[in-house]
Amino acid sequence: MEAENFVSTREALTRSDGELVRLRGWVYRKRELANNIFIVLRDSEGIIQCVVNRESAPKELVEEAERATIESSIEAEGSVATDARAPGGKEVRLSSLRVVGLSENFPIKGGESLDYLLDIRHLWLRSRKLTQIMRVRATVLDALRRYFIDNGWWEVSPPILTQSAVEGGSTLFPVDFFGRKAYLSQSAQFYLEVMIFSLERVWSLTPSFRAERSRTRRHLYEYWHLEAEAAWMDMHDMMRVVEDMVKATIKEVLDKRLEELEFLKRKLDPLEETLRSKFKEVTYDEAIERLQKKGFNIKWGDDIGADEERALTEDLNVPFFLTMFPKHLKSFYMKAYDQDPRLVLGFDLEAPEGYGEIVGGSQREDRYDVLYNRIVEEKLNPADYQWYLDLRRYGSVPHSGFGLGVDRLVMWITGIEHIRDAIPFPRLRERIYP
Ligand code: NSS
Repeated sequence: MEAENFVSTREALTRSDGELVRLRGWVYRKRELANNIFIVLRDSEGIIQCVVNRESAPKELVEEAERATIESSIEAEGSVATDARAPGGKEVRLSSLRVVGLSENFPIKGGESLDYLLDIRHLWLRSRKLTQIMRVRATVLDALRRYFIDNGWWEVSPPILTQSAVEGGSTLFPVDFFGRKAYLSQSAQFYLEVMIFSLERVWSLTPSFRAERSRTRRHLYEYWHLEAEAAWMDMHDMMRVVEDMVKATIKEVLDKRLEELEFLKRKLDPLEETLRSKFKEVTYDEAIERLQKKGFNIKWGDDIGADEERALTEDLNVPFFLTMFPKHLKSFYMKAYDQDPRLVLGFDLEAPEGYGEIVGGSQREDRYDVLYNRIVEEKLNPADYQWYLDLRRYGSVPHSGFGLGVDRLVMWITGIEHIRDAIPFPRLRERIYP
């Protein structure tokens, strides 16, 4: 019997005893016991145990199995056999093996320090944990895109080199643009606002850059930003979009990536409960009261930072919207609340279980004079924002939008501790590497 072409480890585990399979991948684990050489082969779908018996196998096969070191790439062929002790309940008894690329003394053996592992991120990414997270991430990205495409939104391509700050000057990364100063984009929002005047409902997925002052577990300097903007939508219309989008993404992950979540020991109840629940709205005023009751020394007008967000969300399973902020805490473009001019029509989505903010959005100030005055009030130069102000001069329209931190969403969905593991190549302050 000839083995068919290569099958994945996942596929091989579904085959019956005696079937011949051809596999390719990398040596994940290797151990020698009595007369057997066990090679656990890893591919993008998982792992499977392969066995070579020293006594019955031809000499060349035994030699090649001895040569196959950890992380060598290999091609192997053999017959499937049930074995309760093997991961997945089956193993492959090899009849042939070929080392494709030898791996000499792979530098990760287990127990290394974080610093060391970060230095060899390009190799660390082969770990099973990071592999599972990257698989979930790909599904999250797929679900987000699909949500917008299926619901009739237009994808647009905003620039990354920009002229002005969207989210305040303090986190801008300057770039030398032929002798003039430009910046890496913090947000595509203003460009998306331009595009709604022709396309009405638009979205984009781009890297955003923030020169964050402090290092935290949920800040990256370069992160993936999914942003959406729509004409004719008020703040609450846009909050419903955010809720639907987040639920569609979680549903897709639960449908397609359950094994990965289980590998990561992600508790499923909060995700399942999120799918079943309506996201509540908590105003800034209510949040301040809650925090005071929890013993925080905080008063109206203070920022709700990471510690406060953790306290507000750690006992919850379902995200909620934090809304109606004091205007001095938020960017100048948020629409003033007419009934209480101290407030703006902004909303954040707070992920539960202590994760905190994953979305920031608002209704936009659509009145020229009000916006102009806010720009001046924030000590910004209206000339820098002339094109943005123009949108309020020529057919202004009520509109709203938001930005989702994709890496933060992945962090929450996978239940991991640190945002750097939600993205393959996190830019860290000490090392832009690899
Ligand atoms: O600053 S935001 O809250 N809002 C904006 O940038 C708006 N201009 C977006 C818009 O309305 N189009 O950032 C939005 C989200 C925020 O909720 C986080 O989830 C994420 O972007 N974000 C970050 N993720 C990772 N690292 C850093 N440093 C970071 N900063 C924001």
